[in-house]
Amino acid sequence: IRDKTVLVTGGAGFIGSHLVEALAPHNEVRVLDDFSSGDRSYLPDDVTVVEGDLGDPIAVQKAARGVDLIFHHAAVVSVARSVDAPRRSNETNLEASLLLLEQARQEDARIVVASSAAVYGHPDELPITEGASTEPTSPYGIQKLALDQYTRRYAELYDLETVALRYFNAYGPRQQGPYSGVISTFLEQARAGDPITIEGDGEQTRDFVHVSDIVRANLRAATTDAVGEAFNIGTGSRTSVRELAETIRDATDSSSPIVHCDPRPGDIRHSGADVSKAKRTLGFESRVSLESGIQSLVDGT
Ligand code: UD2
Repeated sequence: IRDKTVLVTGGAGFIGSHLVEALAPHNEVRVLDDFSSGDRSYLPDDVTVVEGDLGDPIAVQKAARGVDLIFHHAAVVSVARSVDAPRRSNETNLEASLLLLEQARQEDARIVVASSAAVYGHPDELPITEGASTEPTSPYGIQKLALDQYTRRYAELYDLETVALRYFNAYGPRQQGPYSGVISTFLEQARAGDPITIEGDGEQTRDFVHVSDIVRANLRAATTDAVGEAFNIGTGSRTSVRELAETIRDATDSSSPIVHCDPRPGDIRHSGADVSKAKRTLGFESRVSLESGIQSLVDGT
């Protein structure tokens, strides 16, 4: 997309900042971020930054004024924190997000929302289709599901152009911190020569999708005719945590031992996207294999 005025909420965060990087050369980009976990150094110089809370109507109004398009990536992403403090994460993930949907309505701007595989909970079949049952197991998942449903209904109720993207396990550069996901944890451990900690038997599987593919899916969502819809964004293939540990140890030439600790309570056993709807409707297919994604993380390219 070109020559648009675009708002990226959470634009200084892990996924948001990669999207900003892709948009900035050809569009006027604004970022709304409170920098609670995002980082200013991720942002190109020529973007307009509104530092503020997604729950602050003044900040949201200012950031969204006159935009053609909004990508919504601001969220409290830690599932554990949503369990500890469900109202606090609900404020951002749902209430403030609803404020943003209202603002999109005001501006008649298309809005692409970051939803999550968390909406499905324990899947009853694999791969998971968009029509699968949604029984989230955490406040985070409940909030993302409600947002996902609001997003789709806004298309119908108010004729707004909305798209919900249900990310599976995202990974890539800039993913860091205590809640950042198994790939960045394993990489850190392998590099430090510390034990690589598999929670449980390691036979649980996930669909790991590289952030550059997530960016491409967002760009597709920005122009699709299929508004009011949710799409799984993954690769369509599953990798076990044990395989992942070995791949990362090999790629880093690490001598870290691989150890097993207690399984995570309530852990989802298997998760993997049916990606046929995204392929058929958005023309989106992932390009980065897990091996090459990990290799480029290791090489820093
Ligand atoms: C992902 C999302 C989360 C939510 C959820 C929905 C990430 C970072 N999180 O959580 O936001 O959407 O899916 O189901 O994408 N593990 C280890 N050792 C470690 C860390 C993790 O074995 O040191 C295991 C963990 O027990 C789990 C798997 O790796 O079985 C993936 O864990 P995760 O936290 O990266 O992601 P997940 O799928 O729980």
